[in-house]
Amino acid sequence: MMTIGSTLLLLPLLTGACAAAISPANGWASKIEVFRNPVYPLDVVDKLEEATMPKIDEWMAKKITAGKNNKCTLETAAVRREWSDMSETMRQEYVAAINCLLKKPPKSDKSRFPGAMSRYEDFVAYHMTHAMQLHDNMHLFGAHKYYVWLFEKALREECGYTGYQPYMNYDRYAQDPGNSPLLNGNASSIGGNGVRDPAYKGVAQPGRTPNIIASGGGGGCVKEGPFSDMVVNLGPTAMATGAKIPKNPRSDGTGANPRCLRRDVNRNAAMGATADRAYRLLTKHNDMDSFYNELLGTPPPKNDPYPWGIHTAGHYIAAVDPGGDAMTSPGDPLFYFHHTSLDRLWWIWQMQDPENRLYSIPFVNMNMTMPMKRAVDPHNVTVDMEWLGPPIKLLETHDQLGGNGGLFCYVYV
Ligand SMILES: *[C@@H]1O[C@H](CO)[C@@H](O)[C@H](O)[C@H]1NC(C)=O
Ligand SMILES: *[C@@H]1O[C@H](CO)[C@@H](O)[C@H](O)[C@H]1NC(C)=O
Ligand SMILES: *[C@@H]1O[C@H](CO)[C@@H](O)[C@H](O)[C@H]1NC(C)=O
Ligand SMILES: [Cu+2]
Repeated sequence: MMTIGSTLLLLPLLTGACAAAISPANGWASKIEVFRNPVYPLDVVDKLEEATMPKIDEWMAKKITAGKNNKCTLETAAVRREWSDMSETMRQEYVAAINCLLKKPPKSDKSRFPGAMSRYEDFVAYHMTHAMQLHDNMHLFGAHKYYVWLFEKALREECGYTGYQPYMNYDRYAQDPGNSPLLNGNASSIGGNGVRDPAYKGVAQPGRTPNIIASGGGGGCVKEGPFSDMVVNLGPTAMATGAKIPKNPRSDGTGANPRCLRRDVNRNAAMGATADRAYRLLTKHNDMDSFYNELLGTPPPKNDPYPWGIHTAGHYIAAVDPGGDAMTSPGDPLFYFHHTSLDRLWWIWQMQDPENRLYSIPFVNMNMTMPMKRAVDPHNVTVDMEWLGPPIKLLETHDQLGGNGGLFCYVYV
């Protein structure tokens, strides 16, 4: 039986019979199925995204005329949705697909990654050994776009998932992430907070004021809901942030170290990714370098109680193990929600001025731990995903509506 809420949720608001009533400026809405959860009014970023849609529609029309869309159109594009905008059935289907990947045998090299026990952990193994490449200035956006896309493809093709990778709108959950539809621990969430571990203090943020993302009161094993029975095998590495995590038999963390998923669902982190911050990020920067630096929180914002930058904020919404370890962070399913959200923000930024922004790459990184590559011609750079998927040119990863020979063809709503 359906409740009134879920009936509303499932109602395609702007399709079918309504299409005739849509003004030409809103033509995109007749091409993309929009579902909105009425609990969450559109925030400033959602509104900016909607306001950008007609521009995206025009941009696609131009590409189609020039024969450069690789068969991708807004009508055929996959739609990545916000977690709460998906029906509860779809949310549970997503969780089931991850559980399926957790049960499938790995394809990565057993001698190199004896700790990768599943297809799910194949992705963790890649991230932990390619972290430098994935996170340098040239690759942060594009290589993660491809990485998440390959993960979504595995969910669909190997585990029968019929949706697409969800994103999280941080703003919907920032005030109380532990009671949010994403992390409240009920059957249509991705599991709950970890049990309280007084030894877990939070994540140090040297150079920022405050200089720690203080613990949100968790830190121990997740005992509620989906993934409370998940076995984490890879890691920890030297980048781990938790307390009392059993050591890996291999010094680089690639050995089998079966243990629980540990989390600290953290409001102090989430508050650094609210819609006002994302909106400022999206509207303040005409050049990629300054967009990139603000995303990473460099230089550290002053007079901001949550001065992490959205990239860091999102990662530590469920820190600890493996979520709080920069190398093994995709071991917590929340990773994919976060990097999909960053991908969405990047896309909204690009599409404000696609002619100038689609292929722009950051080259000035103020003081990050990540290495800088300035002298390389980006046209020559390839993203090699090894056991996850075929290599592609970095710039092919920049266009989600026709890149990668048209295999990339998706929008966010
Ligand atoms: C889970 O929690 C969300 C948010 O409170 C709620 O909307 C949903 O109905 C709950 N679902 C289940 C299966 O309990
Ligand atoms: C960047 O690093 C240099 C030293 O390498 C330091 O002097 C400077 O204060 C740092 N700047 C910021 C914005 O963190
Ligand atoms: C990029 O590739 C082109 C042609 O393949 C080559 O001529 C050029 O030297 C390369 N640039 C760099 C920086 O490697
Ligand atoms: Cu990463």
